[in-house]
Amino acid sequence: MTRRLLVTGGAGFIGSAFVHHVLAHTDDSVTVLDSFTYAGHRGSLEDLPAERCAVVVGDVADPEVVERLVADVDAVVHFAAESHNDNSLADPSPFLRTNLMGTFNLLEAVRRHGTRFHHISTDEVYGDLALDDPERFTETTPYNPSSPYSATKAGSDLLVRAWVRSFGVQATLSNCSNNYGPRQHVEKFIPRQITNLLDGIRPRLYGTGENVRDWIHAEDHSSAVLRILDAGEIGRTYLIGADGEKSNREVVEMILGLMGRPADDYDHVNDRAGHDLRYAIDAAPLREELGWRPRYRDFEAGLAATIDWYRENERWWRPQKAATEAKYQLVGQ
Ligand code: NAD
Ligand code: TDX
Repeated sequence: MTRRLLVTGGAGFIGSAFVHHVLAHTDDSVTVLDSFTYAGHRGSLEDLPAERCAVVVGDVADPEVVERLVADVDAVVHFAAESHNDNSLADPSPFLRTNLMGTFNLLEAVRRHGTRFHHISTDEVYGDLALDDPERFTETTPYNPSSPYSATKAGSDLLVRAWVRSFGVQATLSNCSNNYGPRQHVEKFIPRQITNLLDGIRPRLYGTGENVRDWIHAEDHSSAVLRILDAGEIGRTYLIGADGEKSNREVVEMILGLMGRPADDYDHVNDRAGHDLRYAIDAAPLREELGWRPRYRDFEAGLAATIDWYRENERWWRPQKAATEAKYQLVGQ
């Protein structure tokens, strides 16, 4: 049976990866709802079949557009968010509006229409781990967010859980680790360093560079979300990760190596306020209960392909680059 999906934030990095994935691997049709903030990109949805993919420019914080679109679909996959920690430190207010009010509007609409809902969230809701902690995050780890971004994502998760419990909304949640791959905004760590190097600028590590992130390819995140949408248990939270822990320094050294530069050709810059030390995901339930497996198991190969994508798609990222670097310059990063 084919479905009509509403994908919020489908012009962003992971939302667009999911739209491409759904169109390639199912017969479902997709309506993207995206307000095209600085992070939304028309070019990320180029060359998709128009009869199966419609794009609506609109705001998840606008209850009218949300109601109209939810009334017409079988399921909603909610990616739309303000997503960058550094921006949330400079100005938290859009994060409250989009991440909290937007999720609230969608929940009220799916509640009215009895529509299946999948909420996309992050491992950052759990706070951070010590570098030597043998534990990893699981679905029962207590919430302990550090930044305005992660606090609003945690709040949005709790709204979803309350709407399941109190109103019987048919929702699942997923909390994923750090994504990489093509079409990621140049404000984020990996694309920033790649495009800096293409511009002849040395990579910039916040603080000591010992902070650890658990990397997963956006294509693997997408296949996990589709699997949860198809087979996930209502009310459940699934953690998505691919055992990709690396320190930021290791990632920068790998990028430098792949781009033909000496491994120590980087600078340390001001640390992020409240900088989480380490994230790590235990995705055993997703693998064991839903049979999901990541395809991109070789991080260095995935990184090399990502570098090639940025080399070949300067037209996509160039318009964002100068303004992004100007913002970082203001805070010594
Ligand atoms: P992104 O910033 O690249 O894209 C966000 C998209 O949402 C953009 O297209 C933007 O225009 C749209 N948007 C923002 N505000 C909106 C609004 N009010 N109404 C409609 N659309 C709006 O983000 P991303 O990295 O693709 O993240 C997508 C989702 O995945 C987010 O919910 C994020 O919390 C979650 N997540 C991201 C990561 C990661 O590593 N990037 C990891 C785990 C979870
Ligand atoms: O120039 C940089 N130098 C640097 O050392 C930048 C931009 C980042 N960093 C560090 C900060 C983090 O330790 O790299 C790490 C990754 O930074 P980001 O790309 O900003 O990601 P992070 O803060 O870990 O959050 C990401 O993963 C979880 C996404 O942006 C979130 O949306 C997601 O929820």
